[in-house]
Amino acid sequence: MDKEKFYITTPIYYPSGNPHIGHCYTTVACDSIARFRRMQGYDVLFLTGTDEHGLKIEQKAAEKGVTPKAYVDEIVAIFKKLWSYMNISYDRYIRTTDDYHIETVQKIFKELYDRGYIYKGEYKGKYCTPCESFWTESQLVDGKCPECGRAVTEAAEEAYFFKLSPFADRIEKLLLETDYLQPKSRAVELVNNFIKPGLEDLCVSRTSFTWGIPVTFDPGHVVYVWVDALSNYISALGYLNDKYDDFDRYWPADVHMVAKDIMRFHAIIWPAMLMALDLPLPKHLAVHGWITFNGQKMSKSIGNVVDPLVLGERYGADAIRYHILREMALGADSSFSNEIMINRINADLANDLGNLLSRTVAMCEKYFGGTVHNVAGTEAIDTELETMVNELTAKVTADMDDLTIPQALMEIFAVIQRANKYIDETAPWALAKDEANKQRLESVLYHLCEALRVCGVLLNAYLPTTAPKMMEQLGLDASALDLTKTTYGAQQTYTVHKGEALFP
Ligand code: ME8
Repeated sequence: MDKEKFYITTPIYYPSGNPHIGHCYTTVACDSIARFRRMQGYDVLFLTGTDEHGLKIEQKAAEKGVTPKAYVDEIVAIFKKLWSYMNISYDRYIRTTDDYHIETVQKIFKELYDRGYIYKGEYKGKYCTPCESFWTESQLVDGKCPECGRAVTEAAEEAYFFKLSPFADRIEKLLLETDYLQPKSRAVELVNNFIKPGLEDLCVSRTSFTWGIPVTFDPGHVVYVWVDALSNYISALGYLNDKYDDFDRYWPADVHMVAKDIMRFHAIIWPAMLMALDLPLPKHLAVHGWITFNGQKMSKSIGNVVDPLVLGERYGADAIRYHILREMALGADSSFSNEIMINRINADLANDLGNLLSRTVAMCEKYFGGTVHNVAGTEAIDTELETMVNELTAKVTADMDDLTIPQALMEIFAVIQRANKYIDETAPWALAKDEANKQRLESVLYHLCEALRVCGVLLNAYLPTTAPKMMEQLGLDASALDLTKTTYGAQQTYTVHKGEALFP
């Protein structure tokens, strides 16, 4: 039990519609980080879940003539089905309608009130119903909601507010002087837009709808979305509830990953809540861009979503995982296009990786009856490939530490491409024509098996269906997927078994 812990979270998604490829991105990215850390030997807790309260859910349920709980139950089942299909290895799934979460939120709300950080006032503002957001005049774009571009309405009601100003200085320091926010380039924008003009207090209760967590000491008020939602990261560990007892072990979180739409809440509101509760702050907030479609954010309220299950059925879960992990860098937006995706699947997965494996395995069978041993290489290209293999794990580890996942994949595929070129350069089919070259031929094939094995071990974090299949064809089992065995020569003998194409 001395393993170092690693706690990573996705946002909890709104089950106001089916999950789309945007939700998939954050979840798959977190999954690959969680898998990588587990391979490194960390004691990982990977949390995801759903944010189930609010007016929008209440309205959608009413439209369908069902209770809000029945409505979300159905959509949560679809989220879970998708995560299982995508091989998401979450350890815990939190629903904000779970009793233990409700208990924690009520206690946090009361605690903040008792400490004087929450007070009663009146909320007036421009409200966008589809986005469930109040906006200030200055945030509106052409008088419309800056998120979805729809009309906003004037709204006012009695509400509780969370005082943010006492934390402004500490938050400014957190953003500008620590490596909390990744990429840090966004810190200045946040400080200039929200902190410098003076942090506005946050509305944290509503009376105009009932589908929420009741404020225990003021019936008629329900806790308004962000205090409810953000608390999930600690209620899921058992903070102020008896369901779990993991808070001391796993808090603070190592990585919260979100897209830029909710950066502000995680960069300002969440640290403020934790400061107000005297709790340690999370170590990193990783913020990625949006997956766009025809230049707009892919979103349920806009209605331009791509259904990952439909894509997955056509191309397979690992192909989708690969595409989104390879395309999406922290920082930038990335437009979704079937064409780019199909090109990538063909070029990287089917041609480079798939062919390398099938050619290697076929040649081992054809020339050596399937079994090859470690025969030392004598040429410069052998050493070059060996060195690339030996250096790969350190490079990928550094990329994963920096959360530059596309870079990690590029490093792995650089070795795969080098190995393909190595086949062309060594021309095993020509070597096979002369018995005198038998040793050389075996050395060449062994080099290829080693490159494939080490790439397979590392790919296991990103392509968890494909990596075991690679091992199987190399005649190894799942125990070979071991990050401590990624040096060249760690496996001495191969007895390969030809299998189906990895990406037909
Ligand atoms: O905001 N591109 O839930 P949500 C990239 N419940 N990522 C995207 C995306 C896109 N087009 N669309 C969605 C909420 N995402 C709150 C969160 S957390 C305490 C509460 C991903 O269902 C991305 O991670 O709108 C984004 O931050 C999140 O889904 C928003 O999910």
